[in-house]
Amino acid sequence: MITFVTSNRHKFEEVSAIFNDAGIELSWEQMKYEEIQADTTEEVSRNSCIKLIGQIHGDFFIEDTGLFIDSLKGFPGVYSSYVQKTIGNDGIIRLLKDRPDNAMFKTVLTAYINGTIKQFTGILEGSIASDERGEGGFGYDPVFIPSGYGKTLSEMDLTEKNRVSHRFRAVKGLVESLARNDH
Ligand code: ITT
Repeated sequence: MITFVTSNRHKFEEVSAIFNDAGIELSWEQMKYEEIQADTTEEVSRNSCIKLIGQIHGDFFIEDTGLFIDSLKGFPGVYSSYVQKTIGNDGIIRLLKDRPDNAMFKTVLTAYINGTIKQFTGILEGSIASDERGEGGFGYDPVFIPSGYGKTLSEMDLTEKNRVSHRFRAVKGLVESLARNDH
């Protein structure tokens, strides 16, 4: 049994489906924790996890996700949450007008298991759509088209998103580690 600390219900639903398939018990601590700002997603994720030690009962993990757009030199990256709340998907589309649209999602999951910190990363390459499409998912999903797919993450259902996503790839690392009991 391990606890996922996140305020985001969509993240929990995606991760919960992966744990369910693996037959590992997952609990949800729905709280907004202090995100410790840093230059990389790895550091933000690690620092935020360390801050939570002593506040969460038993083994737990958090994850920090960012959208990195090549032609904007990786922006919004560690500012993804602020940018989503301010200029939003529409603002991203306008920023990208006439620029190449290659982008990636990166999820860095940091787990605190048996007193040890472990990180797992998942990347999804893709591009930014020229308009918002689809109803599913959350955040940047309506404007993100995974490489090799003709549709946005919002046009996929949860099962389909979970087959390709950055979050799935990071969580897979954790689930495999838990199954091997190698910590
Ligand atoms: P917690 O920190 O409580 O887990 P959050 O929603 O604040 O939840 P992040 O800081 O990791 O999570 O997210 C940064 C931004 O990226 C935020 O605006 C999210 O909506 C967006 N985001 C994260 N994962 C995403 C995904 O799989 N698809 C689309 N947008 C995503």
